[in-house]
Amino acid sequence: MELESTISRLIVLETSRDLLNHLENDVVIVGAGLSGLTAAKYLADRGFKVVVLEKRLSYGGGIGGGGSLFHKVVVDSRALEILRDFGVRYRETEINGYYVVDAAELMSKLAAKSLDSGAKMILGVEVEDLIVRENPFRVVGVVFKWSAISLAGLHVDPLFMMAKATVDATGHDAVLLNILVRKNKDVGFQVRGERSAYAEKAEVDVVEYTGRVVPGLYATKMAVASLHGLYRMGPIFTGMLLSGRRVAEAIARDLV
Ligand code: 48F
Repeated sequence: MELESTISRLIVLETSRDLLNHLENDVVIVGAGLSGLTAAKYLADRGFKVVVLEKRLSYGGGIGGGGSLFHKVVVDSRALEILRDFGVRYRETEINGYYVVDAAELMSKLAAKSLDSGAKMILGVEVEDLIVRENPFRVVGVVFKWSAISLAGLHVDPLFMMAKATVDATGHDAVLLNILVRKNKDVGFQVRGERSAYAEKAEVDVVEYTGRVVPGLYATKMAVASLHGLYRMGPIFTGMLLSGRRVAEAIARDLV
């Protein structure tokens, strides 16, 4: 076989193997941002079969932008345990109880540690719908296609991926929650959209509200804020990390 066809054969074969392996999962996390990656590691650590689907060709979501493109991320002491779990270095600041982390280190180590723990991450894949069942109503997976298809504006039928738990970690857009309420009106609630800034309260609320939305579907961080109309927190990252860990704990409780 020629080198060119050998390369193509290996790409197609190994990708197919991966996709076939992940047609059935314990957990599908949609969005490789801060909270999605945090959740992925804590779930994979517990032995769950986890796949993270990300529509861009890179992971990290909003982390790289830090606060208004300044490359330091601020956390308070409640985040330190999670930072240590991921091997992320932090520096104490002159304000008691507040620490800073480099955005590039945070995003790369969140991704690396979730992969090391056994989570699979697939980039360039966009989730465009949920798979549901009734009596009782529940979410049992996602409908996805290559992001390049949507970018090209092509109408191409998607593929399906099943999951015992699906996580909306798509950030401000709360993509899965919006799909849920738009296409399944009988769920009986709306996505309210985020309120104006009130960081102190938002940091607490976003963790408090993190968890199951309907059976089989969970939400983290900004998706939670959109769903419940929580206040905007701005560029402090403690709540986001805690939200990612909390959704993992909620799923772990439900799946055992
Ligand atoms: O936006 P993102 O980082 O969400 P998050 O984990 O954290 C929010 C903060 O980053 C944000 C901030 C910090 O300065 O501004 O508050 O709640 O990550 C969301 C990820 O989901 C991907 C998107 O590309 C991003 O990487 N995503 C969105 N829609 C889809 C998707 C989709 N339909 N399919 C797959 N991935």
